[in-house]
Amino acid sequence: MPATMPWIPLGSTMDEILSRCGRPMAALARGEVPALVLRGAYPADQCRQLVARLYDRGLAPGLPRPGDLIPDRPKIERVDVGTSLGNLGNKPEEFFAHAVRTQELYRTLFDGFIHPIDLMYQAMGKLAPGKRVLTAREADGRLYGPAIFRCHLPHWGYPPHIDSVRKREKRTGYAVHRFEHQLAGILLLQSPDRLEGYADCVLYNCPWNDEVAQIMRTDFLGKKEADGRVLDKRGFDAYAESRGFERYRIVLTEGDMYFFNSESLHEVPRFGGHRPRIVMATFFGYSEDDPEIFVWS
Ligand SMILES: O=C(O)CCC(=O)C(=O)O
Ligand SMILES: [Fe+2]
Repeated sequence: MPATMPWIPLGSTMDEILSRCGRPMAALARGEVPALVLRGAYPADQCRQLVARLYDRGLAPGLPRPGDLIPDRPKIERVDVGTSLGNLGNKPEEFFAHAVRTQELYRTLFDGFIHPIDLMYQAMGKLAPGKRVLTAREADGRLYGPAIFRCHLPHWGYPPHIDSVRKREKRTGYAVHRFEHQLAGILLLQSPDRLEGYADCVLYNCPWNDEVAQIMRTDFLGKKEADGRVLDKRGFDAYAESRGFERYRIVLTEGDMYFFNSESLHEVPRFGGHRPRIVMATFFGYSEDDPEIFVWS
């Protein structure tokens, strides 16, 4: 797409996206658009029932239910259901053993529902015609976690960051390292309370480069409290302003799915209220000339 096009997502249905762009995932990988957004991809009532199942099966211990009083400074930042390469990547044996338990859990977790992971993988396939979408795997067949449920408590957020096994974490020992680009897929299952100015995610047109790496090594992205909470990111806002980065604020409702380039800076702003934000999240590896897309969490 010409550089003069405004940097806005493609959406809001699969047909609309494909009618405007034949290879939307390629456009996302090249940074030409901030996101691909599928509104109402998953039925809202099933979002609620699936969240209820996470609680009922005791999978999210310590997670407040909507309406519970949450203190201004909750001790836990979030509860995860699923396997995270980011958390366990330095311990491969533990990581793959954890992933086996997650696959076992997911064999029945979605009984009676539209399978949310299959749905997301199918969407990825349609957005990347000609490619095969698979749960990431090593050459010996060991599988990664296929997706993760992230339940975020109010008053936390993710400061501007990128996620990249290749460019940031340099996980050369993993098969997913082979892909040129790392993208992310999110399905919103439970919105937090919508207070003024709320956004699910702010996407910056700022791919990873040496300058950004340098900035991320300093505390320019935000002054951290002892517990890791970022109180003040005015330094980053000033940097983004001075470099003139385009930004796009994604606002979702339950059942919306979106895909973005996780190697471009993005942030989940802190939100208030009393409802945890719950998403199903994946990362996936994409290369223009690779017939496969590997998905993991
Ligand atoms: O929850 C989202 O919308 C994005 C999350 C994210 O940036 C991440 O998991 O790294
Ligand atoms: Fe991220």
